[in-house]
Amino acid sequence: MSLTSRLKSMVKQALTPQPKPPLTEFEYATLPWIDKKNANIDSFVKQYQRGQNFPYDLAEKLRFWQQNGYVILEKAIQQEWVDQLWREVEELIEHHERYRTNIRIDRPEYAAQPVMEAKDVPVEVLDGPYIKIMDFHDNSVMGKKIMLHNSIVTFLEAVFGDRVVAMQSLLFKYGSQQATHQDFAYVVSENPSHLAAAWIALEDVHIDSGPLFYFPGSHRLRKFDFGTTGMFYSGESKYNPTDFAQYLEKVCQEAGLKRETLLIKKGDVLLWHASLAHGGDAIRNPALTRKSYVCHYSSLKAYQHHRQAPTSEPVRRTINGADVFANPLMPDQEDIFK
Ligand SMILES: O=C(O)CCC(=O)C(=O)O
Repeated sequence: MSLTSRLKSMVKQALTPQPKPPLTEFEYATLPWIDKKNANIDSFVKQYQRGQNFPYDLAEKLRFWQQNGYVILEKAIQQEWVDQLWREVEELIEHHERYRTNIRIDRPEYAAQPVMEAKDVPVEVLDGPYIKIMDFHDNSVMGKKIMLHNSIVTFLEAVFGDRVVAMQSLLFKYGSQQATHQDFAYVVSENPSHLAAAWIALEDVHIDSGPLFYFPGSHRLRKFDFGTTGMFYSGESKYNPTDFAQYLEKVCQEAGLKRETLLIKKGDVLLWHASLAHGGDAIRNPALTRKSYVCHYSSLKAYQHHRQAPTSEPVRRTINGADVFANPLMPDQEDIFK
């Protein structure tokens, strides 16, 4: 190749936009303020708290979150609300033929089609373990009210420094037994570090029911690299969720992080950081239920479209100054439980 054509080819290559390598860490500039170096909690709280009453010491909770990647809010949700939500879940199970709620079934015989509408799932399967009721908040006004409960919203709004937007929810009757993971790898918003979750106890958690476990401080560890897809998991990733779990358990152990078990009471809430390593313990007594409601959240800037309609303007429902989007694909199922 002559010098001129070599130069031409170099210029052409320099002008052609190169595909970005997959992300292996959150971009520093996009982190929530509290995850940045020198985050000043006292000065933030002074500004934010003006006139607002909190049922807890906000500065103390934010410091705990910053250090540990989670907080527990005791007695955050009133018992009658929890009971009402569970009555609706029982109705969904008992009269499943009436409902189109998506159900994820993590059983080998459903591997080819793990997500089905409630009406198509046999009641004995729906009422058993390995079931996740997906986005029940779409169907239920009480599901939305608990998801956007004032205790949850005020804390997460402080964490994001932005309006809270709920992204999705999962309801469990039994323990999930899910391997150790971090949520950002699976639940991705337009700014992936703007993610947090709530684990709402719908009954007192028994140690043999497959409680949630988590590693305090693990939100600061180096991310796992799924290979071709960087820190996010998809069907195209080189590594799988088992590799992810093994990596996390190894680095937590190397960092001397303790594994904690979540034994909270009905109405208590655990809020956790996008990167807190956690999972579901083995169910040691299959007769025990572990009724729980898990909600994922992002911020106004980071989650502007419903994940199932990324090019349409979402229909917003607002509670306590936070939003949740109506399901764009099942308008007939919205708020069927009033
Ligand atoms: O509740 C559980 O056992 C696991 C829930 C969970 O890990 C999640 O939704 O990210």
